[in-house]
Amino acid sequence: MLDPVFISIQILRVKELPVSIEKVIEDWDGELSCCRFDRDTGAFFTVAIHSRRLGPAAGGTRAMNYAGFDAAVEDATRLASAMTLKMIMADLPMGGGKSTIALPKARRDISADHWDQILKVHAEMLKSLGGNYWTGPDVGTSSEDMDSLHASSGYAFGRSVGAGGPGSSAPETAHGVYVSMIEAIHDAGISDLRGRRVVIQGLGAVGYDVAQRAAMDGAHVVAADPNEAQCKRAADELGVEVIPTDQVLSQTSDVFVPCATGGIVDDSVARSIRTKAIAGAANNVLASESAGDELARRGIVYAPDFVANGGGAIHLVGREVLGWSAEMVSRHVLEIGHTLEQIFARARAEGVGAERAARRIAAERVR
Ligand code: PPY
Repeated sequence: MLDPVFISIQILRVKELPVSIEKVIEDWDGELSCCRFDRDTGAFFTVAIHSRRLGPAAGGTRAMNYAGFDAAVEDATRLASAMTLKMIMADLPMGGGKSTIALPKARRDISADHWDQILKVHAEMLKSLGGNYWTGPDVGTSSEDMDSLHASSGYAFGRSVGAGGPGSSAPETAHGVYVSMIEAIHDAGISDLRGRRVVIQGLGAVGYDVAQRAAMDGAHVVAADPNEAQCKRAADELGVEVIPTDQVLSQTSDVFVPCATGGIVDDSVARSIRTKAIAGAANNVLASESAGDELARRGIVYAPDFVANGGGAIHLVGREVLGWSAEMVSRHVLEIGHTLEQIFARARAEGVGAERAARRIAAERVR
């Protein structure tokens, strides 16, 4: 008879780890995926380099308590692919990459010393890649973490201003998302946000900034975030209507703004969501290409995430690689609106969703 503990471990594995690392890498078209487990810190590190055709690969370091190593590798590879598209669509001379750190427990439960050790291991990986991959801040990492990674490896963007970097990319990411929301509602036949219902998922640095911009335009902003203090602040300071996180997808809105986790729009959500347009900061918003097709079929305007959230990459690469001023970065972020205009026109002309149209444009640009 099988040991019950063994059976429960198997069930847990099946539940938590839907795909194997082999399968993830086999199905991926990227250049390189490097993994390392560090016994001392209990953390599992992945650096995924999707493409260096247009320059060294770049993309942030995401640190969280993943369901398993497989999930961390899958996240890194998918996000690295999205970075390649993001760089192409923003006209930046870099390739796509991303790293993930699967932490042994939640980020907030990791002590300062433990975190320093984890960053040291990550810096060693960056160093050994010799500039083929440059990192930056992402979910679970900050400008201060980039200060430390840069000091020990030399390959991090997004250091704090005090350490000689350009500081947080959140304001320019939010600027790009705002530009995308406006372009998307225009395509849906809405002239501006005044009196419109904007539903925002996630009130982190970017989501909060977008809420502020929408509120200033006279929109009725509805938002959800697990962080109660941040919700209270949005309600008190911006007049945001706060709703429970599990009610975001059942809201009726003029524009839905996903600023939290990826994969939020799957086939079922695409069939049921009541909105006219979607534009947000989250990466990999669509769980599948068919979800994008369904949105298009229902006449919902979708701003592809790798275009809408490109403001952060424009800020980091613009300031640190191209030597742009803050004003030049801002002007380049405004261009996101023109890029979306082209994408929406192409989608209409070819009878496909905006995501497919954007991928076609990206493929042509690379050629
Ligand atoms: C992202 O925009 O998704 C990032 O990962 C941030 C980033 C952008 C460009 C270089 C390094 C990090």
